[in-house]
Amino acid sequence: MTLKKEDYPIRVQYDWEMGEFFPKEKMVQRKVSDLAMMFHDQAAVKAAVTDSDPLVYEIFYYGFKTSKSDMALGTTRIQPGKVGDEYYMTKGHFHEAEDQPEIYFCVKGEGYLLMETRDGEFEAHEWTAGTISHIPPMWAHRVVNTGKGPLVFVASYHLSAGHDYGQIEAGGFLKRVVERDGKAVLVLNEARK
Ligand code: M6P
Ligand code: ZN
Repeated sequence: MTLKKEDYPIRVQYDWEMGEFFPKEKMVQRKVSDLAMMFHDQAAVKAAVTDSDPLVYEIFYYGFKTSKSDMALGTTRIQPGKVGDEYYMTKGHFHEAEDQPEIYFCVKGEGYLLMETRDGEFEAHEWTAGTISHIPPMWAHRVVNTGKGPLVFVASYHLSAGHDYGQIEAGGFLKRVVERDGKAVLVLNEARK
């Protein structure tokens, strides 16, 4: 059988210092304004956006597409910071394809991986550099940076998994991660009651 060009093995190189791999196909940046509806303190959102609209996180992608498969690699770098008392975090999403899991590998920093199902099951994994979490199908996932430096994680999934942001955009996760007396704590999200 003659292989097509895309069916040959390829590699990318991870830079541990930068928390990025090269080459990368695509980069997406999300600022406070892109996540405005995700934070509970809307006055703090408005102040941050009016001031400098800071960068919250960047995602770098590589899609390993062959004629028979569609693995994807992502690396996400979340800056340290808060909006009001709520730590910087990813938007969070369900997968469109309900049979699709994902692996997240925390390579730098500290924080939480929040996960929940549409039936109201909730789990949080505390993360330090080296933690690897398996996110089963049907669990929404969001990463929160509670550290003083960037939190970087690598994601492996199928491109066909897709992103479904609808429910999270509408109401967020069941719990939020906020600072209380200098510590990161999980509190119930009032908007979901
Ligand atoms: C990981 C993967 C990506 C995702 C990104 C940021 O790299 O899960 O698919 O896009 O994290 O998460 P979100 O899309 O929720 O902002
Ligand atoms: Zn995902």
